[in-house]
Amino acid sequence: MITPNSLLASINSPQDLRSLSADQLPLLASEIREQIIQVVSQNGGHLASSLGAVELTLALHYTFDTPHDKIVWDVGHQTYTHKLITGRREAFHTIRQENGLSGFPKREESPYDAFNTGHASTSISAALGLAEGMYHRGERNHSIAVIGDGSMTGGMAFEAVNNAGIIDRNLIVILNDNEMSISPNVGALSHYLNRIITGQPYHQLKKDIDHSLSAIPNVGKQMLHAVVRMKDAVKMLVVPTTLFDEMGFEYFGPIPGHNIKEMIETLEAIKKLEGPIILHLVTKKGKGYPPAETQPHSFHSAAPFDIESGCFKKKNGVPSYTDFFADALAQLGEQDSRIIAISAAMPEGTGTNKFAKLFPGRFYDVGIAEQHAVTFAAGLAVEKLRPVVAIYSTFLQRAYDQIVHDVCMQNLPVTFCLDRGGIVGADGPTHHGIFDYAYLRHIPNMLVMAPKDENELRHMLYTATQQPCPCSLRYPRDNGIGVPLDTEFKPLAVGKAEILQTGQDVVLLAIGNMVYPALEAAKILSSGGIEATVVNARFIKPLDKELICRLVKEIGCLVTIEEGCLPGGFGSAVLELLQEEGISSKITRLGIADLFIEHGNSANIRRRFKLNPAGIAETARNLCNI
Ligand SMILES: Cc1ncc(C[n+]2csc(CCOP(=O)(O)OP(=O)(O)O)c2C)c(N)n1
Repeated sequence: MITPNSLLASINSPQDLRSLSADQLPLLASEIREQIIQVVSQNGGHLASSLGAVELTLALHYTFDTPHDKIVWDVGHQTYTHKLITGRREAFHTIRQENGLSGFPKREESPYDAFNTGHASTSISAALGLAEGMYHRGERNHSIAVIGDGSMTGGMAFEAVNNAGIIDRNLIVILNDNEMSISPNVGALSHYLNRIITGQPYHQLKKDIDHSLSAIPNVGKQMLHAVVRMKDAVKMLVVPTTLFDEMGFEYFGPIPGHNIKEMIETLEAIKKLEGPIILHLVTKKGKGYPPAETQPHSFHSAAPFDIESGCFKKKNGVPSYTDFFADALAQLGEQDSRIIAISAAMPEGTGTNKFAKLFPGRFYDVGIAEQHAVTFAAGLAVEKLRPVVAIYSTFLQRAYDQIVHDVCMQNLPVTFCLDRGGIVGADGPTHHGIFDYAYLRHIPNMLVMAPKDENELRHMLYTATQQPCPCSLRYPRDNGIGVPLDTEFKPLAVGKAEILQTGQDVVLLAIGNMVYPALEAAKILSSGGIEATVVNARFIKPLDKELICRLVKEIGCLVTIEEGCLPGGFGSAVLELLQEEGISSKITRLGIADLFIEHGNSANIRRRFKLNPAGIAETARNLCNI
């Protein structure tokens, strides 16, 4: 609760923050924590990361002249404090809700949001671009990237460090190191950072120097540089220089990321230096809320929860598609020792953690490195293994060229399991998985499928792992339908659709999670005297050419239904087929128009695009004109 007397109630912009004394900031931090916990317990959201970044956010806005100095937040999931102190306090309770604040930075929302984010590892590139852009325009403001140790494992972050080291602009990288990605961070870099954190002698020496430095009033640039050079000389004697120094950055830290005073002192000193700088902060994910501190991965992207107990509010009883995928993959792993599971920093989110527990030697969490995950899988496939790469639809976008060049061009049997396919709701445009049908179906050799329910998901996964070529299947961020599961895995006939009911007036040709809504729509139509044939397409590629052509010729009226983008998607594939076969018909394609969809309630978004039973029925009725 923000009371009128609280400090937070007086902060309408970072200017107000700067009018406080540094001694008041810890109290403000605790008020902010309380507010974040309160709102996220209702709305759900990225709690643990935001709680870990409260003090560093205050220190940055306190020290720098935002919005003229620009902060780019990697992923952007840690920005709740930033939102609260940049004029969005009153609207904060609407975060992630339809027409409310976005859960990520948005330039359209505030001048303090310097760059839109949502996907990981982009901040250093973007901040470097801003720094260089400001330089070209003759401005000398600071550009700051705030990046977590998890996001630092992404290839783009390395590419940006590589480039920044020679461009040599005033770029400050704040490395927010909590030793966690969503799960504990992985990889050699994470070990390296850990070694730096525990490298006490150098750390202490640097701290001593930094302290004496900040004790000197009005310390001039030359003096600072002299001290930095001295530090370097001392450092050479004590430990090897850091990787970042070698890459052309000036490395500072590690310093405690919950000590606002120490951060402000350090930032004040750093601000006066030139060239690329990296400040390494050590923080705790979930800081200040014990359930989030002890289970940071559960509170990474939290569902609504009870503050007192830390328990999540229950959803309905059917497990999620992810759970069904997890079970199926684990069972297949038992049957087929060639199966290898790969996750890009999301073992829990993708359900591959279940496989990992059973077959630790056949599971790889490669970090936030989707591109590497795909090419790594290609290498495994060359060696006759059966890699299953489980990545959210939206994050696999990043590995498009690897899918084309490394997997499909060599026709390697890699299975891609795309979770969070379709509308994802509160996370919004950076996270909706609506492009996959379109970005996969035009790649030669690739099979593209989507199951109508959890039972079919199991058979599809099995089918995919039996093919001699690359395969993809995508499923939604939803609970399963609740259908019975077959005990044995069955291979599906490749390129064969399934007729679920017949009717002479219209064909409803649906794919994936749109099949059950199409069946519901058929009931609505039937009650109005229109009889529909409902087809579960199963395959987007290859399409069931023979069946689709026959039905369209016989019935002459077709609605395609997909929870994906219309340009280049499933309906487009059907249109191409009919054009190639010289068949003309009355056709309407239902799907997502050529636009980015804001965050909101998934059911409402589906309704807006007529991807619900009533919308499908209305579309079919209009098309048939009966
Ligand atoms: C390209 C991409 N892959 C995966 C994700 C999912 N994701 C969101 S945050 C996150 C972990 C980030 O860890 P870190 O940068 O250390 O930040 P922290 O949450 O620990 O503060 C992951 C894997 C993403 N946003 N973008």
